[in-house]
Amino acid sequence: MMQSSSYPKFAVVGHPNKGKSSIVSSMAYDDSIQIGDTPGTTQVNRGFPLKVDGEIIYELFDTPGFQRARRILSWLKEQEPVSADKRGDLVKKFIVENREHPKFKDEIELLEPIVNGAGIIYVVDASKPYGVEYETEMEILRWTGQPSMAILNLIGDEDYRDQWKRALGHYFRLVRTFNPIEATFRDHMELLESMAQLKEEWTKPIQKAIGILETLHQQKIEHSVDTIVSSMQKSLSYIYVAKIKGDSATKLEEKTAKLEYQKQIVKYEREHKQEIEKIWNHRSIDKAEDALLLDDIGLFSKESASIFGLSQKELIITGASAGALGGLGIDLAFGGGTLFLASLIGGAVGGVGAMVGFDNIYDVKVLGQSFGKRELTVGPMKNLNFPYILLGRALYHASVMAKRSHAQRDFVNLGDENSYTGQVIDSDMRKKLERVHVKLRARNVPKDESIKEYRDTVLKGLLGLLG
Ligand SMILES: Nc1nc2c(ncn2[C@@H]2O[C@H](COP(=O)(O)OP(=O)(O)OP(=O)(O)O)[C@@H](O)[C@H]2O)c(=O)[nH]1
Ligand SMILES: [Mg+2]
Repeated sequence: MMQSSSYPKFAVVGHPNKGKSSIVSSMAYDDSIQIGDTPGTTQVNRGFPLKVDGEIIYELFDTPGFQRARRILSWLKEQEPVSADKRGDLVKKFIVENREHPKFKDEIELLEPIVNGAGIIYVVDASKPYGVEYETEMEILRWTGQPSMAILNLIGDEDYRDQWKRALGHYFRLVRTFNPIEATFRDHMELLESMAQLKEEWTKPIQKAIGILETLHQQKIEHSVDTIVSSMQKSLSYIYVAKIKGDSATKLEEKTAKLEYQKQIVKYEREHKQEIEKIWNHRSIDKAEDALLLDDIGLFSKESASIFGLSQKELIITGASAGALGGLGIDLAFGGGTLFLASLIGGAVGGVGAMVGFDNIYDVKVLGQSFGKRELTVGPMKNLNFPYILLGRALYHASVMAKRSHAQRDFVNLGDENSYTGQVIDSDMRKKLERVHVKLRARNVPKDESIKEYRDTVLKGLLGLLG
């Protein structure tokens, strides 16, 4: 009976502008909660249940800050004295009698979830000195009789935690440091461990919640890896097909087809990034990222390649094989596919550019059909370095999303994303990845075991970045 409402609840309370909403955002994995520089950002109390598979595992209440603590404490003290076990009822009485009182609106909002059974998480900014004015707030909270703990948040650079600990020790059994902006998944779990100790009845459900969240976290990592692997397969084997009028492609037809090809590769990347942001619950991020440019002045210039951690040797190998492809990669096919004639389509696709390596990113072919209509195909990706650039960007993006606290509202700068491949992919990993890339380049289906090995390698890369 009453199972559904038995999950642990916590009200996050304190002075205005101390990071209460930030703590709720990070612990509820919700980046839509309003956080602001000015005191009074939060006006009403609102519950944020953390649901896993439809089941609430805990609920956090974001509340407005104390405004008239002294008046409330006076009201409580003016009442007929009651024994400690009845003090909570007196706080309830205060709410009932003053509900229409606009002056006490903030306090009523913040006390309501507590008198309804929520535990107390009192938040202070320990980068500012302690002061007696906080004692009134802590007194009122003590009157509710609910289990409570304090969180030391360091908003600024200074550190007055020692003073705060001495003072808070008089009011709270547990005092923990927690920085909601930088909090990692581990930090969350540790804070939950502390919350589990506040009340006997909550220990088991919170321990269970920790287990569920650990599993979920692992699943999110796996899901991210699957998303990246599938996106890599899609983009590396992608072929754009365009109908062309004559026996060979005009410059314009070729240019248009290449552009369409590039757009699709960019789209695959955008799609997997969106998917990963969804996996990690980042729904409203504002980000800057380097566009994935597939032309020779952007991502594939020699200059940018040199920062991917690719050795000079690797670059030379790439140049050589791309040069070889320059001759082989362009086929002009006539008729029903029986007669193939290798030929270059003008100087635009082959030639010197291809010898250098980085211009020859993808195959461009003109293929014939039996109906006399001709097709120009662009793809699959031929450049040997490109897959690592794509993968490096994907891993970096996924790691940023995985590590990002939901209290973080700053712009995400993914500007460095092109430079991450070399840091997490060593030559052994590269060998394993290459086994699949080689197949995809040839449009062959890689073996299941190669895909599995590929997936494990991507997972290793992501875990490497997650630290
Ligand atoms: N650097 C840093 N800034 C923080 C931290 N916690 C909160 N802030 C900033 O402090 C400001 C207030 O944060 P909120 O979470 O809105 O604070 P609040 O207690 O909910 O404020 P009210 O709703 O106005 O009472 C915001 O600008 C946050 O970005 C922190 O740990 N580090
Ligand atoms: Mg707030």
